[in-house]
Amino acid sequence: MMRQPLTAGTADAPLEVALDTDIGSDVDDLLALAVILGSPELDLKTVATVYGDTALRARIVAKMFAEAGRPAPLIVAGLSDTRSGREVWWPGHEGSTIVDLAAQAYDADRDAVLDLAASASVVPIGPLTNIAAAIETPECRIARIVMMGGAFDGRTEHNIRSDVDAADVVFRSAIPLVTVGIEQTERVRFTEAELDGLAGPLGSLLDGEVRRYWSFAEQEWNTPHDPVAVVMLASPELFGFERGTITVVRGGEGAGVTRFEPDPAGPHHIVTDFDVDAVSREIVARIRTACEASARRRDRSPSPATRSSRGRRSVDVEDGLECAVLARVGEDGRQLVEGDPAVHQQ
Ligand SMILES: [Ca+2]
Repeated sequence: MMRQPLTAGTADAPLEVALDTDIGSDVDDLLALAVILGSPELDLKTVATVYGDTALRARIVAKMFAEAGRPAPLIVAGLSDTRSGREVWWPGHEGSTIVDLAAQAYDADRDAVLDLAASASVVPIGPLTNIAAAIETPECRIARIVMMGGAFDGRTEHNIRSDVDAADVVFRSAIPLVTVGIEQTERVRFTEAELDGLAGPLGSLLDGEVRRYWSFAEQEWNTPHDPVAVVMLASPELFGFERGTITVVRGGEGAGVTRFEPDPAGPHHIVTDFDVDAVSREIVARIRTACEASARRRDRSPSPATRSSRGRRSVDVEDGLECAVLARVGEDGRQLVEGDPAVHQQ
């Protein structure tokens, strides 16, 4: 049964979202963040990191925004250890091609769990440790979860398997949730053709990280699992869904398996089909939009940056891509806005 559980934002009224990511291990989180940066329908308010060295992951996020030439949203480092006690998978290549990573600043004084709890729409693309903790806070106002995770063909999937106890809290919460499982995301490939010619500082960062990941995986392509979830949020009309209830097997044989029971009144939706060619095109087009914008901003803004703090909001319209941007106050108290070279971190 085809149902439509998502309503897309628009460039005029973008959907405010918080991303929760294990960026740096599989390269697809970097690609997903680039897709968001090229999606005027989405207004990224918060990026939280999860699983393992979340401070390092937060610095990767900060570097992404610096290279994109975009003012950063809230960037917060979340929980490192899994609720289930399962050991973190940490290949060791995280951020290895990114220069000046240690110098990248993020919002280290904030509580990522509370920032996620304060977000109406959260987009988890990693293990669900932070999201489970956010749901358990009295302040939780999460009204919708749109995620990549699970497998609905009897296998287990990394984001769920890595913290089954957190996944169990999320699914039992009955918060409306839409997920795309790995049996669906595996239908898309990101290859040399998609990587070719990405422009600007953001394109260079992505090219280096994607090739490093291909080398690690000993193949010349990767699966853009997380970007599929972002496109699902931005262009839900490309997807088919079924409504029901998801549960997760927490222990014993089959631990980590996600089960789906169709139910017209259930709180969850899974993707049952999508237009592979159209979604692939959307992923590439949005990444290219973000990369080309980074090239234009670099050309306009060659000066070194000043670290600044968050200020009020303004709106910048550039080349048809309407970007919600933050005006900022520099360390000297001067207000900085988009187009001021001092905004752009190097
Ligand atoms: Ca991920």
